Amino acid sequence: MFSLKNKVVFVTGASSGIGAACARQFAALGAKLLLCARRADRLHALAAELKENHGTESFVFALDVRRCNDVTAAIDALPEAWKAISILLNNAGLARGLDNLHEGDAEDWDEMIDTNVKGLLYVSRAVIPLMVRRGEGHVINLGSIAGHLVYPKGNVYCATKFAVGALTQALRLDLNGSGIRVSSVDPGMVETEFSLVRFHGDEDRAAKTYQGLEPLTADDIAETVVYCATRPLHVNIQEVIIMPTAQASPYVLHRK
Ligand code: NDP
Ligand code: 8X3
Repeated sequence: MFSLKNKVVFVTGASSGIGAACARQFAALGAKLLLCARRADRLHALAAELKENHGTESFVFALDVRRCNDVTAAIDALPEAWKAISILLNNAGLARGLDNLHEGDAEDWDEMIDTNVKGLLYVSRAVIPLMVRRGEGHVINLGSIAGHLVYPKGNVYCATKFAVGALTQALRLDLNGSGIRVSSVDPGMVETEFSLVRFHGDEDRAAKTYQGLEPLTADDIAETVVYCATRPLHVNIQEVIIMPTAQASPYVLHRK
């Protein structure tokens, strides 16, 4: 098993949901946490909680992954010890809207493409050279079942997650021989703030997404991420698809 004790783990989108759950589970294993998202107040609260519960050292910074120059500057400005990143969890992401493509909103499209695809690229471009230099590292991308199967009205969100799948494969090819592992964890329905964000704050609509079935939890996904991260160094889990038992596919759901 690969020990995460004192390893630097960088979680993007750590202010909520899957990212925050992963930070908690990595902290419980003795990792040091680099945490970013736009909502810095939440990151500071999380860092204080991790310090209190596990004595974790965290380095927190506000970052919008859509801003290429900010991403590069933030990684460049990290203290040297924090540049020894062992695990990069590219988790920051979102869906906006659920509309027929021909009725969709271009602002929603831009936000999804800029965050899920371009943001992941900017962060990877800034961090992976640090790993290559050290000959050690693991990139774990948060994909989705939406990157394997398109569902009605999922159009652009699905396209971004198909792109994440392609970039995960591309990284594995380009990094072959570098000693760096590349994985993706691809969940179905997980109850987080995801649907609230997708439906622009409409709480009733968000709650209906999960009505009558037991969705995955952020902790379920964090356990899977940690499983990938802790395999021995000669083992690379390339891809994990993880679904609620009640969800056979994105659009085949058993609701009580
Ligand atoms: P949440 O909405 O709970 O969390 C999303 C996180 O991403 C937040 O921390 C948010 O932080 C961050 N984020 C969003 N935009 C940006 C940005 N521009 N810059 C930096 N951080 C950003 O959703 P989840 O935890 O569910 O989502 C995490 C990942 O999991 C996403 O990539 C999502 O696509 C994927 N996923 C989710 C599934 C689900 O059903 N929930 C299923 C499959 C995949 P802040 O707003 O503070 O910036
Ligand atoms: C989130 C899962 O099925 O809502 O990526 O697209 S789904």
